[in-house]
Amino acid sequence: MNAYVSSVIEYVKKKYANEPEFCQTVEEVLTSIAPVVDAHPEYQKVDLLTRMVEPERMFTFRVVWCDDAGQWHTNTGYRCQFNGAIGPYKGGLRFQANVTPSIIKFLGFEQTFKNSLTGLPMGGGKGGADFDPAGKSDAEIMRFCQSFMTALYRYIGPDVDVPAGDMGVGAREIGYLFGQYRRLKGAWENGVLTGKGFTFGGSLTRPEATGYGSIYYLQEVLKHEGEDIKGKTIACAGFGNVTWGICKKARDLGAKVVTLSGPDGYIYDPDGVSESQEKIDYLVEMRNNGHDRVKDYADKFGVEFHAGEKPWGVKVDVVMPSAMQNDVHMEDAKKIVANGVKYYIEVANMPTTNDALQYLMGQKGMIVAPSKAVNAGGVAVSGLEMSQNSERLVWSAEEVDEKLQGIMKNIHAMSVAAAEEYGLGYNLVAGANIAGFKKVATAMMEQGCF
Ligand code: 2IT
Repeated sequence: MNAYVSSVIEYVKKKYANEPEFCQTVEEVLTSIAPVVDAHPEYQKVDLLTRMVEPERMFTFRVVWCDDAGQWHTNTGYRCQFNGAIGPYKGGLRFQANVTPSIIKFLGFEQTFKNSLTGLPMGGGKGGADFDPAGKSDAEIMRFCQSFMTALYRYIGPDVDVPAGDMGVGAREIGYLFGQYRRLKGAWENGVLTGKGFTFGGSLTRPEATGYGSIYYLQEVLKHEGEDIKGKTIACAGFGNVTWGICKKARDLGAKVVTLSGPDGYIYDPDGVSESQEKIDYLVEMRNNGHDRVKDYADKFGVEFHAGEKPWGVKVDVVMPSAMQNDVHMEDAKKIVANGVKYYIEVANMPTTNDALQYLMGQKGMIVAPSKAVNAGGVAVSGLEMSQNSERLVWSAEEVDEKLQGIMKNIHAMSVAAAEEYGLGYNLVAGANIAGFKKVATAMMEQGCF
């Protein structure tokens, strides 16, 4: 591999040895884009890669809040404004007990290339807090969000940095965050957050967008292989907003989602979670009841529950890891291969360990699609929400959905073209990294050295 690329990967691994997720994504992305660096010696001259792996700005802040019993708590809030070369920083907020600087940084780095792929003018950012929303009352969530925004509001804005939701942050949290921002600013700047409620500037189809977009992307892959989505069985993970969107679109197109997972294990529903509206609606109920367990689904619908296991040993046509980072390890990848799965479509951010990803990509006949392309529909519709907010208008669900489909098709086509340009064949992982990288790199070069 290009010596400059290797040296930057080694530099990051050494400097950030205590940030394993960040090192993992840097290695994955930089390895993919090595041929582009070979072709552009001017990048090394300005040391573009070291600049790219350093966030423009990253900060922590104190978030103090009071629980319903009158006890006070202190959490750490984060915002990483990773790269603003192609637009205002854009990316979600994650509220989860295990949030660390490494997790926020890896997500911000990924987001930079993902946002570039959407073709919309959005830079990369990410944030969150090590706050565990499980079991918190509505009033506790509200107080936490208000305190979080009180610390963050002066560093964001519709033309500066536009947060959204991620794990633990949904429409409810975005509502409370926006309410506090509005109160503090004394102005109607609803372009400051996306994923808002529909009564105050939220885009129709945003809740479904990540799931729908991933199925649209899958359709492009299947089209490339001369296959139809109708009748396909899909293994999903998680049971949150993204998986819910996948189930809805899979049902509309005649495919069947047969697994869900949670921290407690996985369920197998051979008739399909996507079989009925009642089942799909139940995902929302399970997410809202705060138990954070998928066994409830098995109890309600009388299907198999496998305690403490992941769904990767189930024989299906398509595997879509849609829960969280590093969910699929080498031993899972081996099961997927043994089952003869042809389509491995990542949905969650970095759901596969690097060794498992390399192993899967090395299997003859297997098609691997990377999350930064597959899940980009979510942030793409966030970009469309920003456009609607700045123009003070509202697009219909059909209009947004049509634009989303166009964006997903384009991401697939751009990835195919980028991989072909470097003689890599139908390599969607390398293609997405290269296409995403090229635009950001060009913008950085043209804006000069800073
Ligand atoms: O990972 C992601 O792309 C998100 N959590 C959505 C980000 C956004 O700004 O909509």
